[in-house]
Amino acid sequence: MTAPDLSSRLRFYFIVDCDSPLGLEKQVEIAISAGATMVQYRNKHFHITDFIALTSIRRLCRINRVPFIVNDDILLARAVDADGVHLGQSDERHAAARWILGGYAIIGASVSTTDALLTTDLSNCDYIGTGPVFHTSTKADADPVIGLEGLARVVRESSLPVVAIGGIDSGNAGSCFSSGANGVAVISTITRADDPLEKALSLGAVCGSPRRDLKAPWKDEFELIDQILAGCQSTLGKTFMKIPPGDDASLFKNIEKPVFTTDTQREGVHFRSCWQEMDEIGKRAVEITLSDLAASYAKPVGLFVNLCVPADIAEADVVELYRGIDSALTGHNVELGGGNVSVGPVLALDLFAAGKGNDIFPLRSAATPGDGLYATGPLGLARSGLECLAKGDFSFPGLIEKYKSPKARFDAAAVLFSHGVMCVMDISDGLYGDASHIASASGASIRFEPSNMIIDDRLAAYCDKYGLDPVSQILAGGDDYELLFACREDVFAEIASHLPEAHPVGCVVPRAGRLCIGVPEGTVSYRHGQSFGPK
Ligand code: 3NM
Repeated sequence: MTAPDLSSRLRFYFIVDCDSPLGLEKQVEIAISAGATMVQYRNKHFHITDFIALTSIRRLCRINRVPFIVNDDILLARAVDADGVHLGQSDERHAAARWILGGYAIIGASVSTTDALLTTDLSNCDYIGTGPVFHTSTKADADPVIGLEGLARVVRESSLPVVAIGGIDSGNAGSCFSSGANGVAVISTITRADDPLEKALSLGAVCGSPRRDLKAPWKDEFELIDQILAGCQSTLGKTFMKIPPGDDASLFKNIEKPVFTTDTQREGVHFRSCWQEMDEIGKRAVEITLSDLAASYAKPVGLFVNLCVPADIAEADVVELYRGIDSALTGHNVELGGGNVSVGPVLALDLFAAGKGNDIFPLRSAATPGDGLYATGPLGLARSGLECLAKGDFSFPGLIEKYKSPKARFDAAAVLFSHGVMCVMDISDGLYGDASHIASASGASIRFEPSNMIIDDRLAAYCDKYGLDPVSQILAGGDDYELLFACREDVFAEIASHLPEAHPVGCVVPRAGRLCIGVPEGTVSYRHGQSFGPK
C-alpha cells in the first residue's frame, strides 16, 4: 500500500464546527471513523483557551494519520504543528505560510471564480477550495452560490486539485465529483445532523472512503515492547546469539572478524511518515543500515534498534513499523538482538548492525590512479523519487519505489568480493559526495565525464518533464544504496558479465587540485542541514 497523494487526501474533507453542541473531539472521532481524509480546524472566534481542545483534535488526527489543517491563522497552524493552513486569496499570505510552515506544508486557498483564479498567484498553494456550490447557512458571509457549473468551470481552469464546499451532503456530493472536484468539504451535514455518524458514513460511502477503526496511541513502554516482540518471533536471536533479547544485553556466539555499523533514520530528516507506510519505513531503515555491511563484504547477523516514538503515534503503527523491520531481517537471515524504546518529539530509529567480516575488508582508501570508478546499478533514481513524492507527482512509480525500497546489495558485494575488489562504499549521499570520500581517502582525484554518464530511462523521462539535468541528479542524488567501487578496467569487464546493471561513472586519476574533476559548477551532494524545507 502506498501513502495517498494530496488529491485523494482531499476526498472527504471535514471542517469542525465550533458552534455545534457536539464537542470537537466527538466530531473528529465521528468524521475519522467514517473515513474523513482531511480535517480542518475553523474557529472564527478563537480564544487562547481553545488551544487545549485544538491540541487534542490535532493529536487525534496525527494518531490516525489524517492531515490536519488550520483555517486562516498561519501562526496558530505553526503553534499546533498542523500539516497545513487554509487561506483566502492573498498571495502575500500564501508566501508567508510557505515560509513559516515549510516546504512540505499543505497550503489551500479559497478561490471561487475563474476570474479570481486568473488573478491570484497560486504558486505557493497545493489545492483550492471553491464554493459555495450549494446554498449554505453555515457561513454567514458566503459568496453567491456558484452551482455545479461554476464548480466545473473552476475545475477546468485550475491546475491544482479542487475541493468543493458549501451545502454539500451525501445526496449531492456525487454531483460535485462528477463535475470534476477532487474532494468535498463539509461541516453541517455531519455536525448538525440528528445522527452525525450515520450522515458521515453515507458521505464516506459516496466519497469511496472506507469506514475505519480509530487507532489508540501507545501508552506504556513495556506493553509496547511486548507487542513489538510478539510480531518479531521469527527473527529474535536464536542462531547467532547464545542469549537472545530479553535480558539486559544479548550474548553473541563467536563472530569471526566482527564488523559493526550504525545508522539513523529520523522523521523529517530521512523520511516522512505521510509519504510511506510504516512497514516500508521499517524495511527501508534495515536495508540502509545493512547496506554498510554489504559495502564491507560482511555477512550481517544481528541488528539492534533504538526506537524513539512520539506520544501521538498509534501502537498499531509501531507494530507495523516492526513488521517491516522483521520482514527485512528475515529476507537477510539476520536476527533482532534487542533494542530500546523511548518517547521523543519525532519518530526516529537508531540502528546498530553486527556482521561477520570476510577475508577482504574493502576500504575507501584503496583506489589507485588508473582504476575505473563504477556503480552497481542506476543512480539518481531515489533522489528523483523523493522529489516526486514532494511534488505529489505519482507518474514515476519506478523512481518512487527506488526511494522507498532500497536494497542492501549483498548480491553485488559477493561478485565484487570474488573478483578481489578492494575499494567499495555504498552510495548514500550522492555520487559526487561519495566519490569525493574515495578520492580524499585514496589521495587521488576522480574524473567524471558527464557526457558519457549512463542515464536510466526513467530518470531521463522525469528530467525531461521538469527540465532538469539528469547528470546533476546522478551526481547530487543520494539514497540509491548502490555500491560504488574502484578497480582495473579488465576486472570490471569480468564483473560486468555477472552484474548487468554495473557501469562506469568516472576514473581515478592522480590528485590534481580538486577531489572531483568534470563536475558541473554548483553540484552539491546531500549534507545534513541543507535539505528538507525551511521549517
Ligand atoms: N466556506 P456547510 S462555504 C466554510 O464558499 C465555508 O468558501 C465556504 O459549510 C465557501 O458544509 C462554507 O455546512 C460553509 O455548508 C460550508
